[in-house]
Amino acid sequence: MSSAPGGAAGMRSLPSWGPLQENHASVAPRHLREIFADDPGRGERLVAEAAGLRLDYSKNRVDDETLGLLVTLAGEAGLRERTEAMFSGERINVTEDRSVLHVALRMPRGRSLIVDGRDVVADVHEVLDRMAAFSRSVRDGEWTGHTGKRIRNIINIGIGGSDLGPVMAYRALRHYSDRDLTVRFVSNVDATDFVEKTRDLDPAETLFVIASKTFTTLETMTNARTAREWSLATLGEEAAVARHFVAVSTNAEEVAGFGIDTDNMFGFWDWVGGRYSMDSAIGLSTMIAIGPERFAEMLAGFHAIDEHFRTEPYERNLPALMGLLNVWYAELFGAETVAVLPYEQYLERFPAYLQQLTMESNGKHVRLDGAAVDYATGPIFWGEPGTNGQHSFYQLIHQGTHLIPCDLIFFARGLNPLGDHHDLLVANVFAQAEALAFGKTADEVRAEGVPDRLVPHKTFEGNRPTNVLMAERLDPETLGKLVALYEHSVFTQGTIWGIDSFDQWGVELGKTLAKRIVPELQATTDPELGHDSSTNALIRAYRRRRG
Ligand code: G6Q
Repeated sequence: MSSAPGGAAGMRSLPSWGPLQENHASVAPRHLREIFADDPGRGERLVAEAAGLRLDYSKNRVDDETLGLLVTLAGEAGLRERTEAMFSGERINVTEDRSVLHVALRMPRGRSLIVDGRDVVADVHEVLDRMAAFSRSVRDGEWTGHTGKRIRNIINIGIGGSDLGPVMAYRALRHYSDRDLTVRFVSNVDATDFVEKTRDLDPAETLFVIASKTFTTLETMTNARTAREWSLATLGEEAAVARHFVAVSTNAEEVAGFGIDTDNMFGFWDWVGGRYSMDSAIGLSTMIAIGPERFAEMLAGFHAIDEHFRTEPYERNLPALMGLLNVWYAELFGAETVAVLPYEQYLERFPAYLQQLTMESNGKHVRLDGAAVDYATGPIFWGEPGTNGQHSFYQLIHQGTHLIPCDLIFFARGLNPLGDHHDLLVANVFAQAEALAFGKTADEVRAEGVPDRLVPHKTFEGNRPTNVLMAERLDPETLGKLVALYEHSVFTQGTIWGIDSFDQWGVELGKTLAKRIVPELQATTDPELGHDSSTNALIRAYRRRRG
């Protein structure tokens, strides 16, 4: 098994760490105004392109030495070896003893990757073919409900990795979706989610996709049971389940136990992490919405960036550069967050999706060997589509006291051409990146005739770093590229930090904690409580008040 040579020993012990700190000491006091003045060609030089994505990283607080050292740091941390280990199916998820093979989910038909004696690419395409046949039959009306009515509504029931990807992808690709289908997502165990998403639907026309890797998750199983009751309350016979429920899971036994025929189950494998699963069978709702051909285009987009990440030198490697810059700001500038700001309304759920991808992957405080890290790991990711965010939280990015590196994402062509909307949208991307980098000096403000007492308030310090990411248009292929870009950026960061980006013990904790308390809430007589005094009092207060 390969390990991360440098990363596993701790980032600070890598040979380039010291030089990087020295470089930081010389770069940090410099303003981007000065950096650009001394290096006027950087706006054209510090641009990397791959598979139609264009990353302008010139407005970062780095010089050429910084970039060289970051690239060397990646080498010292074993990024290349670890990437090869991932792509070849080694068990790099050490705490769960699993391979990490989301890249196999988008390998083209005919490629072969043998893991534990099985060709996983062949397995992937076997499931994709079944998904495609099923999606087509729903889309063309051949697959009908129990009463013979056409399926008009698809409800995906899942949570976390079995929800966020499908929701994000559905919203992102709505332009390409079959508008005769209503596609909704129920995730929260709060009954409101189920009730509001189903209140106007006819059970005879509704298909539930129960998406759960384990098929044991409390929220999903509770919602799935409620869905079955809701369906059968109208459709009557148990036999209706076979026409109105399909499952996406790795756990055939639990699927059968729930009452779903395993012929109606689409499988995936333990080497697909939940947050890396939107391109597996977990994407079934996406495929039904946009059709198998478009889904295949999305997979091709993922694959194009996989190949780029795997083979391109890090100097020109988009995911590696983005990951390394995140490490640079987190470690050397103490930046605690990264804002992702898509100027594309269809990407409204992209920041939420990235929150799970980045924070569940790299929110770790120990290295692969279990030793505590002595540096910051995964920054907090957040964001909203532009231009909306400009009228709210951008104030803090421009003039607050926190340094927040931003990723601004936009497309050369809008999907809904209307007047000059798109030029106005894109003008805002450029204006924001420019203002964040260069600000407005007190002299410039004074020259506008602003009274002295207001000058400090109207001065913009600038020197706020941004990445500006452009693609031609948002389509399934581009979405695949964007997601793969962030997946491999996360992997780059995790490798530098020497952590396991593929486990999620914090999530597992949540899955068990509440189980102890449920019976205490539901007991008919006051239960004996053994928690701390606050938890005990909360339980008693809740029992009194809920009636
Ligand atoms: C993802 C996490 C987590 C998981 C959900 C749902 O990487 O493990 O978000 O996806 O808890 O789990 P199931 O798919 O097993 O229901």
